[in-house]
Amino acid sequence: MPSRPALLALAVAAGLTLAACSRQHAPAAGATAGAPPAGETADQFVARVNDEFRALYAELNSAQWLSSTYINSDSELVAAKANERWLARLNEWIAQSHRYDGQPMSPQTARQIKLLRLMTAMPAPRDPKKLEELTRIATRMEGMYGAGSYCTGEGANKTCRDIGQLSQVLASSRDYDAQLQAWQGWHTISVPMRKDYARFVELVNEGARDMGYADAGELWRAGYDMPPAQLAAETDRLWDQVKPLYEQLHCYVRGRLDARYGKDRGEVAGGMLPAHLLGNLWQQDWGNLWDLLQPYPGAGSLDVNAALQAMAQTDLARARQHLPDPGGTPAAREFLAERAAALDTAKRMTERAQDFYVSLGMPKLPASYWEKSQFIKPLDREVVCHASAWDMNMQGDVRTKMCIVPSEEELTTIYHELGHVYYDLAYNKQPPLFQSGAHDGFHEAIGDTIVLAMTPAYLHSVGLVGAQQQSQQALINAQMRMALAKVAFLPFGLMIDRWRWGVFDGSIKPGEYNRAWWALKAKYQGVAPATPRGEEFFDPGAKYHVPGNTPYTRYFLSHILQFQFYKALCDASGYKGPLYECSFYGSKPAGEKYWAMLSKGASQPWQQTLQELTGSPRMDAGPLLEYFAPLQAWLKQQNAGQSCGWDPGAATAARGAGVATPG
Ligand code: X8Z
Ligand code: ZN
Repeated sequence: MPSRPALLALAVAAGLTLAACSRQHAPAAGATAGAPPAGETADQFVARVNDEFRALYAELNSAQWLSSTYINSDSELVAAKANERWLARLNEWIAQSHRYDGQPMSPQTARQIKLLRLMTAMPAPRDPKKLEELTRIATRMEGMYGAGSYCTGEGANKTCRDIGQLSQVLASSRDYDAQLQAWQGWHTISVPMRKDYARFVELVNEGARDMGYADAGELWRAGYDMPPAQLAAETDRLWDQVKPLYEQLHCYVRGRLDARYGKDRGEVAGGMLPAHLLGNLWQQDWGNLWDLLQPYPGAGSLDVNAALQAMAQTDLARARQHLPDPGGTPAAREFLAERAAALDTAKRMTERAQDFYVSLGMPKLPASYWEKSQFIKPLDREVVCHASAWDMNMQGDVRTKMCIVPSEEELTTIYHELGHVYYDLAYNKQPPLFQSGAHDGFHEAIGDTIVLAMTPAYLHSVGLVGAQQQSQQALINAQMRMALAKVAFLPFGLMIDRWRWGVFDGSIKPGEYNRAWWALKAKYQGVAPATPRGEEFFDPGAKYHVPGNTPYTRYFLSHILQFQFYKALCDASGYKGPLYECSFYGSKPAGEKYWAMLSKGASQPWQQTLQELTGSPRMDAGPLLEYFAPLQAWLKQQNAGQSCGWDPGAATAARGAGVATPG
């Protein structure tokens, strides 16, 4: 988790931080805060908190790292305890900070106090028993998610599939029933979380009220240098800007699914898209449906998956020849070769991502990154495979934790994670309380901005796709490839926290968790399950960020901001052509501008940081729409004569279980 201090890192796991999926810092354990020194000024107070924070941070992160890369009851206990100490200390600092309310102090001190109070996404009750209960539940939920698997058969015939295997079915099978089974299977893992989640909500709401917020959702919305209600309105405004584009994409995809599966199976009542047919467990990225959705097969070659798989085969052939120990059975030797090759491939993919950042003038990642990161899924234990980036100690021990396989989706996730890591490295010189993103959406947008610069020409230049032809058809293919990741994501990025904001403010009750979830999926995404999903399920828990308590609005904002960043960096590089063809790979001026922004961390309001990079202090979907203008025009033509849009009430009404749409 890149933003905020380390504690936050853990926050990721346990919702400590408001920061990104990057881990942040935590204070030194063991030390008891005790009474603050008499006569301590506000400046002295902030300096002391920064010191204590830095010290605690490393311990918290180590505990969290262990519990995410070695899931068992012991690591869970240690992580929960470390988190408990951290949150207790945070509560003490926050209480102490109120001594300075209304007192004169420097603007920098005032800002650090403000950030201190917003630091955690998991506000803890003051009651130590409840705090203990909260951290236990948080750690347990994340462990359940990490260890989640779906088993079928009995006895010797029992087979279990983890998230990677189930995702693979959705990514590559086009068999309706196989996809449905994989999708439903993954959604069994969250059923046991429901009770824990309801209690978790009660506990964090109590913590938020102790801090003066109406509920935990309001605390989350308070972290944007504007009143919480204004942030909510900003997300509505941005969604309104991009919704017409999403609706066109939705319409096109529905037509293609109908063509493949027939109208009765290709869509669900009301013209919605079936949740299990979009190539992704949560319907947040439709890129895996390239085989069905590619506008002009053969126009421009964008098959990055094929190149990565070829790279994996080459690594395997090499590993078979260079095994250090020639002994063992052939099966054992093959096993070792496969493991060595998988690690090689994962590291080579990561080096490819690092190369982009280095081309901008940023430093190479430290040796410790390569030694301590988790690149591939270990076979001897459970781990949380959901990708994350960690700043372990605020002084260079940065890591990523992934279960990399050779696919385009994973490659872009690596670029994303390195964005977090470079942000961490750039702002490590700031005081700990400023070591986070300008806001959390900035943290999420850093690496994705680089992904936008992975144009077909860039991919060709690094050998990931073949020579590119220049044609209108190739352009539409390239745009579609990007839209299936970026445009498809937008309503998903919004709906998750629409659900959580409602859960936290009590407008969604535990008895209607699932109903409200699907009502929001219908409203924003136009997606519906193919079979009824009643309250016997807890489908929100099947998405990492819910049991992991990572706020999600950051990703929606990031998907808008990254196009603003991209345009600004293209300008800085001197690029003059159409936005969608720009790559600033190798541009030192773009790199300098980016690094200057990263180095600021959270030391000033994000509006100022955005202004310095882009010339405007406002988040705006203009650059996104400019980027996708050719595709939007093409989609309109394709969809002409169709009746686009969907009826969000239809699916539930069809089952006689109508429900008001929340949000
Ligand atoms: O969680 C992530 C990153 C880590 S911050 C892998 N993302 C969101 C998700 O997977 O749901 C990146 C895109 C959205
Ligand atoms: Zn991220």
